[in-house]
Amino acid sequence: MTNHITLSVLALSLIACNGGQKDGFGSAESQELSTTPVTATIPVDQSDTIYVVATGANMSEMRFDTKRIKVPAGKELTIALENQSTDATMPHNIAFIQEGTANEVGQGGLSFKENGYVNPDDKNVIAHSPVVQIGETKYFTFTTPAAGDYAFICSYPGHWGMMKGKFITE
Ligand SMILES: [Cu+2]
Repeated sequence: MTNHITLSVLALSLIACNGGQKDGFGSAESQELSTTPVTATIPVDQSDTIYVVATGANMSEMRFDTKRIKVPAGKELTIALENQSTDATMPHNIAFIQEGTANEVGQGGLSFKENGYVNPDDKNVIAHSPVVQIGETKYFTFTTPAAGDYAFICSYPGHWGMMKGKFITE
């Protein structure tokens, strides 16, 4: 995720430099730079946003690039989930849950496709993203829970055993 921000900033500074050069050439190049996927999907001005990338083309490769998310407790936080998987059978989500409840939450969400594979009444779920299709990035915002150790998973059917991490608030 750091790479994305770095690339975006780089692209913006290139645009700024070109602005001081010949008008026609500079603006054409700016347009080309600003429409690259990297800069289009990742805004650089959301300082309270944590970017999580889901990768892997199949069930044995799928994973989150982030294994541990540590944030202040009781704070509004935006999560951006980018799905870089290339296989159409690899939609993903991210659900923040009570520690040790991954199986329970995952199994419980199987019949709730319309709610992104999360049971809306599941008390073990703190917050969750919508399902993100391949090539998409989706954002969601929630208030982080009281200081403690939690977990995050992808609750898409069959994914939570591989796609998981620690969520810590302090
Ligand atoms: Cu997944």
